[in-house]
Amino acid sequence: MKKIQFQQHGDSRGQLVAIEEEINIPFNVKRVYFMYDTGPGVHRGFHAHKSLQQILFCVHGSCKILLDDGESREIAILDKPYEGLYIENDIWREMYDFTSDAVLMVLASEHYNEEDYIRDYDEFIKYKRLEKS
Ligand code: T46
Repeated sequence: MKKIQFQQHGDSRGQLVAIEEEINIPFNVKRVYFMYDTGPGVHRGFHAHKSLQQILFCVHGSCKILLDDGESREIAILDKPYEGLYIENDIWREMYDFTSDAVLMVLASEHYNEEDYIRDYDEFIKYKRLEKS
C-alpha cells in the first residue's frame, strides 16, 4: 500500500497541511469530493477504476480501506489528517468502519465518469487477467 506522509506545518496555533500538484502528489487534480455522516456499519466502494488515480485522506475521524489488486488484499487504516492513501488504477476498494465524525476527502486525477468504474468483482478479476495476457 502506498501511503504518503504530508508535512505538517505546526506552530502554537495548530497544524496545516499543503497539497500541491507536481510537488507532493503524483498527478494533477481534476476533482475533489468528500463523504461524511456515514452511518454505523456502512460499507462503501465495492469497485475498481480502469484509469482513475486517487489519494484518500481521512481529514477527521477514521475509517478503513480494503485494497485488492486481484491477487492479494490489504487493509489501510486512515486516522491521521496528514496521511494520504494513494490508490492507483485497477485496484478494488471497499471503505468501512467509519467513525461517526469521519470525513473522507478524495483527490482524483479525472472528472467523474461512470464508464471508468468496474462495479462487479468477477468482472474486475477478468479485467486484470486480460491486462496480463
Ligand atoms: C471511489 C471511492 C473512494 C458524483 O456525482 N460525482 C462524484 O465525483 C462521485 C465520486 C460520486 N458521484 C455520485 C454518484 C453516486 O450517485 O455520488 C453518488 C455516490 O457515489 P458512489 O456510490 O460511487 O460512492 P462510493 O463511496 O462507493 O465511491 C466513491 C467514488 O465513487 C469512487 O471513485 O474510489 O469513493
